[in-house]
Amino acid sequence: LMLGADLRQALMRDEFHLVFQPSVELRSGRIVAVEALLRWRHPERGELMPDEFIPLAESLGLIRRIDAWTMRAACAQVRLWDQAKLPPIRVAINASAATFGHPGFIESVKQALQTSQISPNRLMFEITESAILRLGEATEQTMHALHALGVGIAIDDFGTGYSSLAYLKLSGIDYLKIDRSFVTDLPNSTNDVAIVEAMLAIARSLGICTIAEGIETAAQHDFLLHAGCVEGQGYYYARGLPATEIERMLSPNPRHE
Ligand code: G
Ligand code: G
Ligand code: MN
Ligand code: NA
Repeated sequence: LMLGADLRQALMRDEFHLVFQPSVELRSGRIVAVEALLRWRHPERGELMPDEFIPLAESLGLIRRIDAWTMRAACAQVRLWDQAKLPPIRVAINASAATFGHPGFIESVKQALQTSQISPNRLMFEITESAILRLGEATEQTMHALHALGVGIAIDDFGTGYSSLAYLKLSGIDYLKIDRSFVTDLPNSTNDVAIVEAMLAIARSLGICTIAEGIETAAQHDFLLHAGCVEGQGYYYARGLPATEIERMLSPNPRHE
């Protein structure tokens, strides 16, 4: 309850910031995208992770405003990287069901793109299977509108929700993010090998790009590369990093070399 009161003030007090976790193209090793991850610098409790306040924000009806802040901040950061002449990467934003399903969502995306002057194909949204299920019919309309704008859409944590293959037929799905629970025991678990290979095959035949989450070891990386997964995220490459650190990693002549 106390935390809820603080959360109401957090936007006004400018207590949020973003870290960015790289997504690496497995074949080239290049960073091709980053996922924007929200952090709350609480005045007394210190740095709080999303699982400590996103569910609260959702239940207090604050998540739309917070997600709008994330979107604006992420787009502004992409603009700064462009102005610094860094290689163009995508930025992925996590959107809660309440955000994605709100009638004003598409308009707020257009506005963020216009304000930041970034191209729509630099932006993508991550939505979970449970959010898609919860939204029902509204999902298809929103996906259609995002797709028409040229903004990317990923199904996040794929395989952990209701995992209806029907979701993959929804128009406008560009990326499938394979949940880290399927990656952790690669390449030893024969079950996970079978499941991941099947996910990669179906995504490939539907023309959907694949991103594996939670890659922590070279063995996981090698398996996914050879199995044809397109991109990977995880501590093996990098955790969520401040914008300045991403900038350094993208620079043609990293200062530490
Ligand atoms: O940062 P962390 O690694 O703990 O992220 C955990 C989860 O928190 C992410 O998978 C995502 O679902 C959620 N999350 C992170 N940032 C945001 C945000 O800006 N908005 C929403 N709605 N969820 C977020
Ligand atoms: O969107 P999503 O809920 O998947 O957010 C990603 C979450 O996964 C973040 O909380 C991030 O800190 C975490 N994460 C990212 N890479 C790794 C990893 O390699 N291993 C583990 N255990 N967690 C990770
Ligand atoms: Mn995500
Ligand atoms: Na995820």
